[in-house]
Amino acid sequence: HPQQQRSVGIIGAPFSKGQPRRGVDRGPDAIRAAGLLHGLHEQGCAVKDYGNLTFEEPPDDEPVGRVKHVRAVGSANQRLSEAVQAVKLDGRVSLMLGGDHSLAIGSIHGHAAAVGQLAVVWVDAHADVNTPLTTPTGNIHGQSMSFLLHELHSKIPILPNFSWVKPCVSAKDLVYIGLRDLDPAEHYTLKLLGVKLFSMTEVDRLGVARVMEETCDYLCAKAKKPIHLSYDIDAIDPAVTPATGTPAVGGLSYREGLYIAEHLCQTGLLSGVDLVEVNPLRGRTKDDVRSTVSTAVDLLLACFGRLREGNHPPDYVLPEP
Ligand code: 5AB
Ligand code: MN
Ligand code: MN
Ligand code: MN
Repeated sequence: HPQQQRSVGIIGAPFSKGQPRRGVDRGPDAIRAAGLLHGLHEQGCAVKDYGNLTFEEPPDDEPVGRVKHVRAVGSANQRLSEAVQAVKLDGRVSLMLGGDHSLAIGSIHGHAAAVGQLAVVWVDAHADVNTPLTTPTGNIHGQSMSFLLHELHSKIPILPNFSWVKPCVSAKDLVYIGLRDLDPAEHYTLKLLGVKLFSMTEVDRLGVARVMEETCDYLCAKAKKPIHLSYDIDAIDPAVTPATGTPAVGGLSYREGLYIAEHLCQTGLLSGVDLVEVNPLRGRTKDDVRSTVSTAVDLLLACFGRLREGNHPPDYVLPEP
């Protein structure tokens, strides 16, 4: 529904403990400062900013096995899940500004808790589907999907502050776009579960327009489920978006990145969006940061109706002489 779709609820999630680099917690304010709210207003969206969440720092948050900051990530995501549920109960599309990609756990969990079965489009250089037992780094931002997939439930150990997380996504309702840097266990898992993916190879082979057509045909085959878009800024080529913690060469162009957002908006099914991994303390120059943040804003404006052909308010009339 176009009106409900243009009603946006913004949640800032300044959280960085799903990975080791400081600065990604400054993403939400940097994206706001670059004019996100102004842009959304201008294109006719009804925007409510729910502000930034605050997170507790659990004491003695020692690694569990290889996994770092388990308790902090668990409790931050529980808070985020509740915040997303509140936005959905208000009848808005939830827009979560990260923060690192571990936040997808709470964002998708809360979204599914509020609206039921989801289709998930994960746009990323990485698959973020390591389990706590396969992670090569211990960073939970590389594990988010493993906690959410029904099919991996039996592979997930019990972790402190994670008991509230219930898997809520089926492998058949997930599509990856932009992949180019997977660990062997992640690649094995995606093949084992038969997850639909469009790596950069498929983007090269098919072009982004066909990738998006096939993505939507695949996800809408049976029923039109609400779509959750989890957009990791590192999906875009680091020539355009260098200010991020885990850049990977050979990424989506600015135009391909925008096309994905535009196409998902046109489905009318976008119901929740994450924009994560913008780190204003990375990148070598101020222009590196500016380019990264303004690309993030442009992707989000496209998610909420902005067209490159131009735009006008629905009630526009030409002035009479
Ligand atoms: B991101 C790596 N696969 O598990 C891991 O940026 C990188 O949210 C994860 O996509 C990158 O640590 C996580 C090596
Ligand atoms: Mn990611
Ligand atoms: Mn990534
Ligand atoms: Mn990253």
